[in-house]
Amino acid sequence: MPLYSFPHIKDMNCHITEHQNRFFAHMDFDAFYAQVEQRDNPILQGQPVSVGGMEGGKGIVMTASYEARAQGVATGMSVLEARKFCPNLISLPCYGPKYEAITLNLLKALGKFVPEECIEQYSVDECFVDLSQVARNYYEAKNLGLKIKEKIRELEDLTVSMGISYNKTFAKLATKLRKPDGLSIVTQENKKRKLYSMQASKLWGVGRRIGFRLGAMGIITIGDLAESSQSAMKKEFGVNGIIFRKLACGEDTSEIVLKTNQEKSLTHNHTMSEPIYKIEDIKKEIRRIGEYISRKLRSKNLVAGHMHLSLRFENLKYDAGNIKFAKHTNDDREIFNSAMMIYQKLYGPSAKLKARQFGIGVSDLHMDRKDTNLNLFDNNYSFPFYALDKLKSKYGEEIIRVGIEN
Ligand code: TTP
Ligand code: CA
Repeated sequence: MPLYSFPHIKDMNCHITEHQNRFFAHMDFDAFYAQVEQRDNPILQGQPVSVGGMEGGKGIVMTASYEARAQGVATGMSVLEARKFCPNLISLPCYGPKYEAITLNLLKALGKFVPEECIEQYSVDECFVDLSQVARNYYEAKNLGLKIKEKIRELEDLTVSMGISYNKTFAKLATKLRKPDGLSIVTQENKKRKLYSMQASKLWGVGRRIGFRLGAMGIITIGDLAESSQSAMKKEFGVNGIIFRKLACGEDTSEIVLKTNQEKSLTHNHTMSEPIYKIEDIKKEIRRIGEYISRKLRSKNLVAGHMHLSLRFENLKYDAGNIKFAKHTNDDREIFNSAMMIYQKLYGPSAKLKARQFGIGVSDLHMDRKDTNLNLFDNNYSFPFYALDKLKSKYGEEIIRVGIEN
């Protein structure tokens, strides 16, 4: 997950060491993509399900239902590998725009509880909320948290886990204490009892790799990190070492980070489990990514002026090109054809050096005036893409497709 708002030293308030009388909630959907698919198809409820599958039983597990996790399925495994642990695994394709719409709905619902500037979307299924303006103590913060959870269940029929604490880092850690559908509270008084035995790698911004380096220094738990030597941490990790240690102590004085109103760019990369080189496979892949980007633009009512296409080879070498559209667009056909024009100029893959990943990014984004879908055929013919998106949201990606073949 990208760290959109990991506290930087410049975000820390140097005049205070820790927040006082502040209440931050962090919430995170449980097994997000899998939970949504189980909700939308009752046959899948109680079944081991994973999301991220592709035709032919391939793909990577992006997430798995708790039933699948209980049988050893984990994010990042190939579906083939996951089936070794869980032969009855139901592998489903990922359907990004549907999940994004749910997150947007959640953010809208939160606006009924707190002012907009108190809400921070952190990742695809996580957000922070500053409750300090509407809660005076943990009792009130907890009641609000319960109401928010109830609202999400009512609106979306989904569960989130929630953590409440006096700073964002501990709120995020508290969420992990009880999943699924949990609500945990970490205060200045109980922080040692509740958090100090957790693995240091669970701390915001640490992760597995830094966790190993900490382990080599004898720092295994959050408590070890809080009690570590500041100079040793600085020596090993530079300024980040000081931040990790401060965060583990609860000295996170960062605030809610607001998203800028205007998105500057959108990107989608896809890594294939099987590398490809044949032109028909490449066209299929570029088309799929292009359609995803076009839909993402339309879901945000945006059109793009620039596009780039990137290609990564098996040996991790990289090539990329870009193009300026004649007119701002979010049209599947324009995006696909332009991507193919860029592709023709790249160093192409071959049977000896295949392509492992394609990516498309669009920038120079403006609001869409909907009536001006760019057409390729100079006859003012506009295609009802928005209506098609609605159909796809309701009946699935395969229900209808625009003929593009050039
Ligand atoms: P997570 O919040 O990391 O996981 P989760 O919601 O599936 O499960 P948990 O109950 O442990 O919170 O990620 C949210 C969604 O983001 C997840 O459902 C699928 C997607 N995702 C990826 O596409 N790739 C990844 O590497 C990860 C970690 C998640
Ligand atoms: Ca989650």
